[in-house]
Amino acid sequence: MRKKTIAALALAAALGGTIGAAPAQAGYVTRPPADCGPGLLCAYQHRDWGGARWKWYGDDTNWNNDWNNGVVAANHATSLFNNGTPCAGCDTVVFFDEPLSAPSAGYLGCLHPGTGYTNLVVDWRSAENNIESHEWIGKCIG
Ligand SMILES: [Ca+2]
Ligand SMILES: [Ca+2]
Repeated sequence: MRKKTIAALALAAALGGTIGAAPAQAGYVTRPPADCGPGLLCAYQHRDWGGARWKWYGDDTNWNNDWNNGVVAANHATSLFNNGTPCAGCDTVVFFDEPLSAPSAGYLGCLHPGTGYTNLVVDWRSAENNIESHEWIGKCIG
C-alpha cells in the first residue's frame, strides 16, 4: 500500500496538485477534542467535533465501511484531529479523496500530530465531505 501511496503522490505532483499541509487558518487548532484520546485520528460529521464520529489508531485505506450512528465516514468528515503520539515515521496523517485501491485516488493534504481543523468547510474546502482513506507516515509530502 505504501508503494501505491507514493505513486498517487507522484501523480498529484505531476499534475500540479496541491501538495503539503493544508493552509493554516482560523479553525486550525492544537487542542484535541475531549473524546479524542492519545494515539487516535478522529473525524467528525459536523463542525466543532459534532455529529457522528469515527476514530482510528492505524491506517484505513477505505472509510466506506466505517460507520457511526448510521453515518458512514467516507465523504462525511467536516472536522478532524490528529492526536497521534510522536513517533518516527508514523505520526503524521495523509488523506486521500477516494479509497487507496482506487486508481484515481488523489492526495488531499495532511495533519501533523497534535493538530486539527474545527470546520473543513472554511478551513480546508477540498477535504470537506471528501476524505475516503488515510495513512500514517513520517511527514507531510512536499
Ligand atoms: Ca475502513
Ligand atoms: Ca471522496
